[in-house]
Amino acid sequence: MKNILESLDLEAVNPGTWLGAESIEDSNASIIESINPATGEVIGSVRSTTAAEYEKVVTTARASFAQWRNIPAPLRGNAIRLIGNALRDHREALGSLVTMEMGKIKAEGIGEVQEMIDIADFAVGQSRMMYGNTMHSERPLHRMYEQWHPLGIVGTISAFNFPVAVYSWNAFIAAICGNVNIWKPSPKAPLCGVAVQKIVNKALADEGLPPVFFLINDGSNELAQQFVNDKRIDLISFTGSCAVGKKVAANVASRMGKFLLELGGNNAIIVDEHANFDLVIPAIVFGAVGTAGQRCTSTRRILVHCSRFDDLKSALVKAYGQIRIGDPLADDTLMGPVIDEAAMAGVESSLAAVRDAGGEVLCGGERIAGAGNFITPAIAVAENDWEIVQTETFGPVLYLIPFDTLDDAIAMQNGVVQGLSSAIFTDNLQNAEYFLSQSGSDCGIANVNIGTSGAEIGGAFGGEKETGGGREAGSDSWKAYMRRQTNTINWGKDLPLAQGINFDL
Ligand code: UN1
Repeated sequence: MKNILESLDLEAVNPGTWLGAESIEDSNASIIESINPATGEVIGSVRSTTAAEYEKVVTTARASFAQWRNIPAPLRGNAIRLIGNALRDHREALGSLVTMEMGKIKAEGIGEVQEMIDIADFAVGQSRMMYGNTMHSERPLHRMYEQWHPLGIVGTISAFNFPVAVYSWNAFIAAICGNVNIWKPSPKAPLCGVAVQKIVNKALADEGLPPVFFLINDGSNELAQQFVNDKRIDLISFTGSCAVGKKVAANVASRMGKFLLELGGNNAIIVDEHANFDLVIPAIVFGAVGTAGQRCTSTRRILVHCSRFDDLKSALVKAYGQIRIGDPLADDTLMGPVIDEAAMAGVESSLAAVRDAGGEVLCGGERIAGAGNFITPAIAVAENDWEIVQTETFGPVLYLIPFDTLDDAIAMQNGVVQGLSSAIFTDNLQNAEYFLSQSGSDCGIANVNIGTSGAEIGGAFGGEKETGGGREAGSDSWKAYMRRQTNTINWGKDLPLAQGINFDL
């Protein structure tokens, strides 16, 4: 542990307020402790940001924006290239810190850093491709086009479950667009915030570039509310629960700010009568048990054709019996702890609700004695319209639900308030295409013969309905971080009006 902290330049108590590569620290400010969910031990701590420090961050960020926006976009991309290289140098250590602080297994911790590197590479290319359209003007000797300008300050509020990757989707793309970024990480993963802040800003400071990335920390969420309500923050990008996201959206909208939401999911996999179980079983287990069921894309519901229900049920229970639960840093572990006591209690109360509704818990939901928040992953037979099935439990709970026709399955798949990710497993072309059609899945992500989680950064990531409608990472998500301007230029000697209006003086 000491080696990992040392190689990331972390101390026992770390400043939590950063203006680029420089930190400020009020020794009276409260401390946020980072607890290893696998051991219950304190890894280190981070000082929260005071109101006065917050003011300094926002004022400096605004001044920095005035400089950064004037650096040509391809050069801003080059700065992100340096960051991508720095992240490559810290891949192992930062991935291990993600594991220590958040509990996902090391392969997934490193995978998260890989996602940062991938989005950095993507951002470098995108920095030369922020295209606007040109249009034909209806007036002679006129030219019309649109261009994209940065917004200003992007505020990123990230969740504990992806403590580094989701930040980078926002911060790196926002930066090539010419914005500066203020990040408020989850109080459950504050060390990841400081470690990333140091890596990213050192790469820029070494090149003499202005501070682009700022960090604030808040253990109580008081400052977060101020941040969300602050008119000077042009865009709030929030990742978290639907309940909190709704409040964020309402508050930001009331000050006419922009928001980008990546909220909860209730993701289903449809297993039809033509599905290949060699793919289905590992996909379901990775989707439901990966990150101990704490991804917004985690698989929560399996809608299985009734002819295959019994076979799938026994194959899954058998597979769950083989999941190696334990130290997430150990190479052969497949599932680590959940984040805290509340997450364990959430799994237990969901299973109690299933039993109360008349469902059957096939396995799991047992706490493992000893230190750390370890609980066995659960499978339950349930019905789609039960309140508990309609609710996202952020942990390893999977509901098995039989269906008769594909239309029934799609209706159930769509019959929840969330709309993030979805999948069908089938070797039948018609069923696959129907699922992907406008009459099929209503989610932001719809896959065939691939599970619900583990999206690549190249696509736009996000979902519909109460998932919030935002899109982050690849494709044209960069547009969310910019404002569009339509420009019409008259290069003639007359002043013809649009719509043929005659207005002779
Ligand atoms: C999240 O859980 O907030 O598709 C993000 C995935 C990851 C990102 C998840 N690439 O599962």
